[in-house]
Amino acid sequence: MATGRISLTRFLIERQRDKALINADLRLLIETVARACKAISHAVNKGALAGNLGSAGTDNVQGEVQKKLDVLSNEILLEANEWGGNLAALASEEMEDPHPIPTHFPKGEYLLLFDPLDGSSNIDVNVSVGTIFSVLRCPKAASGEGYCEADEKAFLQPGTAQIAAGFAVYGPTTMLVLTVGDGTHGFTLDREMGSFVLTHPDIRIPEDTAEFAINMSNMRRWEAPVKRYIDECLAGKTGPRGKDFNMRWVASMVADVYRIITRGGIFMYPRDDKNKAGRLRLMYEANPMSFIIEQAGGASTDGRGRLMEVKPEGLHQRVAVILGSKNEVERVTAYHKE
Ligand code: AFP
Repeated sequence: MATGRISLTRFLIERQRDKALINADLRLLIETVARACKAISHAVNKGALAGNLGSAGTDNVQGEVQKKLDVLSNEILLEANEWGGNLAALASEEMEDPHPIPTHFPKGEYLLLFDPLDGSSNIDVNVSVGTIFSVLRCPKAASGEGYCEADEKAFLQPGTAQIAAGFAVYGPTTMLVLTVGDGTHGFTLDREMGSFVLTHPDIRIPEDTAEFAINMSNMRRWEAPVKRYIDECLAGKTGPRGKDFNMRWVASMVADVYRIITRGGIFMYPRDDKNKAGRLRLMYEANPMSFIIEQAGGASTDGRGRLMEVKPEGLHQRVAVILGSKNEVERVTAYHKE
């Protein structure tokens, strides 16, 4: 066995013991989510061999067709997390209402939100998908009891209230990217050992970039500031930016964000004529990804202000998302202000 490797467990214990950044309950919660991600990674990897591809024949709360792996990933995360005694409730992009902790299990102070399988329309074509999660503290009940009434209202906290966030990407390797508020760190799944190993400590996103990610087929529907920004990128060396830009769009946010934290870039899913509020979900995608991006030195806005300061009005609220390399995100935000 290789020595000197820092496992996810050791990383978390050091955050708990040396930095007092997390407590034992939060450590258990993150380790449980990571274990569930290993199970999902395995199911994704098996694909057709386990009969896992294709549609489940149901729609989710967003009116989107659910894949079999959407349903399975959701079940894996629910089952893994409901008995640990550290959660007050869970919320999933795939379920209309918060999922309460069954009465025969103890409850705790945390709220877990997740998108069990982001990018799931890419499953059947064998392109990377992933799991995104966010952890909030449940506001204490007015009665002062040990845990709060974890209804939908308890979840409606801005991104700045997150105490941990992360995502797994099931690609050529399975990676877990995590923040507990002291930087963004990447772990690679060692399948033989069955553990996540710290391979990308203190990830930093370059402040400048010449790469953008956006679904160009929506161009005719964009607002003027976004159109201006992309037009200037497309104009290349002879345009106002004086340099050529490259474009990437995986259509799995986890894969696009992973690329951006690795080599820089800007990711945009702006509001448009069709998606008037935006397309991505504030609580399951925008907030956790914004926390991860900011902790890696990047920036994240909805075009008008910092995404993590948006006051949520609903569990499944959609927002515009612009995130990645700081200087480019600031440029797009400035265009919105002009
Ligand atoms: P699915 O999970 O339904 O595949 O959606 C993925 C996603 O929420 C996000 O991961 C992508 O960035 C975005 O949608 C892709 O949207 P378009 O299909 O409109 O490009």
